[in-house]
Amino acid sequence: MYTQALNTVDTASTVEDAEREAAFQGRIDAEEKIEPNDWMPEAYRKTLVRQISQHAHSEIVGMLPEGNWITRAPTLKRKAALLAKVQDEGGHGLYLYSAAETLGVSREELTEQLLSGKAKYSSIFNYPTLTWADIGAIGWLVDGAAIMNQIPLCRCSFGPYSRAMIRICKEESFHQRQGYELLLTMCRSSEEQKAMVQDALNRWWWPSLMMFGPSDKDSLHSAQSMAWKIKRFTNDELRQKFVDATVPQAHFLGLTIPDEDLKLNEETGHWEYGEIDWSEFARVLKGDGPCNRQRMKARRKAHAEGGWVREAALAYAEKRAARRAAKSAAA
Ligand code: BYC
Repeated sequence: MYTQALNTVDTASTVEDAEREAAFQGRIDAEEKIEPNDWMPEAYRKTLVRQISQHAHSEIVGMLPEGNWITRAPTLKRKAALLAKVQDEGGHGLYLYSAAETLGVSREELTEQLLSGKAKYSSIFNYPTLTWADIGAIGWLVDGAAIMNQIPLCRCSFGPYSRAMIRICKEESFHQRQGYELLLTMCRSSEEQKAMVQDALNRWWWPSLMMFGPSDKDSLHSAQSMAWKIKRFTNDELRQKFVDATVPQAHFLGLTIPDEDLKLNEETGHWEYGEIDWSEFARVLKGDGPCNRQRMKARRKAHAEGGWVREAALAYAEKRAARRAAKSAAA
């Protein structure tokens, strides 16, 4: 009898849950934004925390390969642009951590996950920046790929993420243009500089294609994320859009895409590209890319060195709260 009563409760709550989930999906299908205080399935919340925090970590770790060149920028103009770009990326990380916090996780928790190596960040930032042309290649290809992936995220069903993405995309679009302009200048300067740009393209092309994630047949989360309108396009759809937009830009620079299988399909109008080395992608994700250890070491060092700032901010906040409490007790 006891079991029977429990089963009745279970069935009732299952029916209630199913109704709530159906109503939730109805709101998504009607293109309504979901806000932090609205009811949402736990799996939707977890997916967003996973994606937004990985995105935030990518922006923060993404400051490292470019930050490496701030002191070596060739002119004051280039240095100012690079400084602004790296600062923008720090800002993007902060908006994104704030968006994740609206889902009930703290920034400290997320930072801890990054520093302990538990959380992922984009594979692309585990590659080294060997020459000044790499800075242009990051702007052109990495920010270019980021824009392709992130413009549709401005229409993501979760309000805080979609709003953060609008500003981020505006800034990324400036980053992409400054990268392309930098490379155009180098390509028009001398054969030696053009060769440096070609070498950067050779090294960054395939890792940039990997930024879009595993192919659709291997993507774990795409189908559900598309149904929830977190993602609007699959990984392969976005990768194809990126290739189609970028190949003519490479040709305009007089460069060769390092892919012997690349060819224009006259019927579809799409550029067909060769097989991505997914074993390299898996290695980088596992922590065994060219710079994974170096990046984590740099982040841990920066976090430790910033400890005094967190302590000072906390001490100030506690002092202010105590002063306020004393004031209201006296009133
Ligand atoms: N690197 O089922 P899937 C930027 C993971 S731009 C590392 O397809 P999902 C910037 C994926 O997380 C870069 N991990 O997943 C630009 C999942 O692992 P878990 C950041 C990757 O989420 C310029 C597993 O593989 N942009 O910040 O549906 C300068 C299976 O994948 C990668 C974003 O984060 C990768 N490349 O789709 C400075 C954009 N690809 O969680 C900074 C938002 C896949 O199951 N994110 N994985 O352990 C997204 O759009 C999606 O999360 C992804 C992956 C397209 C990346």
